Amino acid sequence: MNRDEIISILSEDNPVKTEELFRRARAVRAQEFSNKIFLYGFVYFSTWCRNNCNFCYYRTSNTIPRYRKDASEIIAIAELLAESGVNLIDLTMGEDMAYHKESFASVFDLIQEIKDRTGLPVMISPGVVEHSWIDRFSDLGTEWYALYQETHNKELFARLRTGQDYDERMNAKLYARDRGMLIEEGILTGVGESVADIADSLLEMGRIAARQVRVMSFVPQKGIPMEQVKKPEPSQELKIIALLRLLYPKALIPASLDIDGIKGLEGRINAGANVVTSIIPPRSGLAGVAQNSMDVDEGGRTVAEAAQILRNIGLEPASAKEYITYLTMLREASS
Ligand code: SAM
Ligand code: MD0
Ligand code: SF4
Repeated sequence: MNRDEIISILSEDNPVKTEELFRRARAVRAQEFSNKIFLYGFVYFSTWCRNNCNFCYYRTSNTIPRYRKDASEIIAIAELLAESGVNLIDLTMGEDMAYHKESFASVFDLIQEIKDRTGLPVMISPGVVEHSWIDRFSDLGTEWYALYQETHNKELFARLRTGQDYDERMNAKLYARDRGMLIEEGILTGVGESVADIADSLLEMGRIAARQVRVMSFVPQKGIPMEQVKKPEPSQELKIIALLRLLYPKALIPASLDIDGIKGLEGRINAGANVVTSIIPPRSGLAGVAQNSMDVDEGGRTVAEAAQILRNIGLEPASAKEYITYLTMLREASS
């Protein structure tokens, strides 16, 4: 599919054609993954951040309650998630200066400990960090480095990630890839991008060889500059998911529970996603990224809830072993 074709599909507003797009995306997923869907546990362990992203609730200028969890608590949550049946632990943080000041020493310890105790692959979502720290992630065997550009239009990037450097962010990701880590790239939709910007992003994701690729709808947050910007039409994110599946049949594509909670799962899976992300144990005291509360304490964002929804549409949660086998295949294909 070329740029013009992507633009034309994104500009199309015909429900019959959109349904056909989703059906094709599901067929491609079935061919590559049969009926298996992966599940990721999400551990947002520090909500402190030095940055001021205009779309983010946790931007430094927003006066909100914040937390930084103790290692023992983080490890206990990761173990709970592992026992509940997730395939990976995603360790996510704001760009918290407390960790930067100690050159990330406790984050490295955390990764090691969680790998040892759960035996699961780990994704680190630390924001932009020094290359020597990425070396360390790689040496620890950290499978994934997640870092979302949000857009590949540099002007729009400057407006969204105010004060941050586009190339520095991109280079951190490429460096991680070159050090043998799998990388996840992502965009936001509903943040003032054009359909051409989206097409450019989708193609760029392939060029940088991101093995997990995502889109998330912007969710308006209290106290941020974009508070009044409306959430985009739900079909926009779903169409982008389907396009990602058609462009990159083997990619891992998240259906994030962070945008619409558990009720948003089925639509995203039916558009071609194959990973349920943002699974959080109930009452863990942890927040989401795009939704700081939705379904978290109500216990809606668990493996049990997600598995039931998947089974109702003829799909099955993958085992840890199946996920590890898949990653081995991806890494061999990358090297
Ligand atoms: N602080 C690190 C960083 O920014 O790379 C790690 C956190 S990262 C996983 C947070 C991601 O959540 C952002 O990259 C963005 O894609 C998404 N996000 C943040 N605020 C959002 C919002 N209001 N609506 C939708 N997605 C949002
Ligand atoms: C998600 N809340 O998947 C998570 C987060 C960070 N690697 C992922 C954005 O929805
Ligand atoms: Fe910080 Fe990440 Fe939020 Fe930006 S998106 S303000 S870097 S937590």
